[in-house]
Amino acid sequence: MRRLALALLCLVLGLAFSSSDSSPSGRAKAALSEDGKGRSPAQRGEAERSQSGTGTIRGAVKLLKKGFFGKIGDADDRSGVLIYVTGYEEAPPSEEVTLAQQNERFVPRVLPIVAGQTVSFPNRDRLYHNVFSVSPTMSFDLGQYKATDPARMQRFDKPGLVPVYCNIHPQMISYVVVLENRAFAVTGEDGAFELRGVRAGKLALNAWLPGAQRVTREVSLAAGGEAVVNLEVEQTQTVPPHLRKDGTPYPAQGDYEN
Ligand SMILES: [Cu+2]
Repeated sequence: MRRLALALLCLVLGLAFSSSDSSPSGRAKAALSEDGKGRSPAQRGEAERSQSGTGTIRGAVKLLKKGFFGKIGDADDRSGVLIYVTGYEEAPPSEEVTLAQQNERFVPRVLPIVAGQTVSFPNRDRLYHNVFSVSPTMSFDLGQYKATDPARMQRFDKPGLVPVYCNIHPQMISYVVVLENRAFAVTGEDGAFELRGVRAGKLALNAWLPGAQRVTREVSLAAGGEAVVNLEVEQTQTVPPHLRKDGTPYPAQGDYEN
């Protein structure tokens, strides 16, 4: 009987949460509204039950950087910090995500995805690239292809950090961050973030960007509740040079051909 009452309470809270949720903001919201599409009534029921046990985590990140004279200070631009939740697993969104090779750079530099998601790697330059990773989380080699070739694809199944490089251009560095669930966001200039549809419970909220140590805070999130967490991230490390896919160093600049 108590369990039934609890289930009803959860359902009511869930409905209240979803009906007050009319202003879409960010990725987490988009992921939330996708749930239940094209599913059987039993699957929809399951999706509703799991959504009813969710809450919101919001806050802001302060980004500390080394200034010209080596002094660490508060950066005006707090963009590009990846905020993500660990502690539960969720199915990946069905849509494909893109990590482009453009102007001899990877765009975006940091790509958060959910385990099981496929990434498309189009080459938008007029020269060859060779995307690869030798990461223990996911090692792959897409080979060489041009803009006129179809984009090559790679699926990422295991959560973890996957540095992605080009075997021809050493300055091309990106990070595919394979996450357990859809509760993530990347900060804009003001450093603010809001994660909706986060499963309630004891969770860890993480903040990371290249050149920083990951910062983790424990969060207890109640169903239908909201947790406010403010974090500080220090981006003080320089990214060390990496090797080519065969473990050899890149030739000195200008020695190789595109
Ligand atoms: Cu390249």
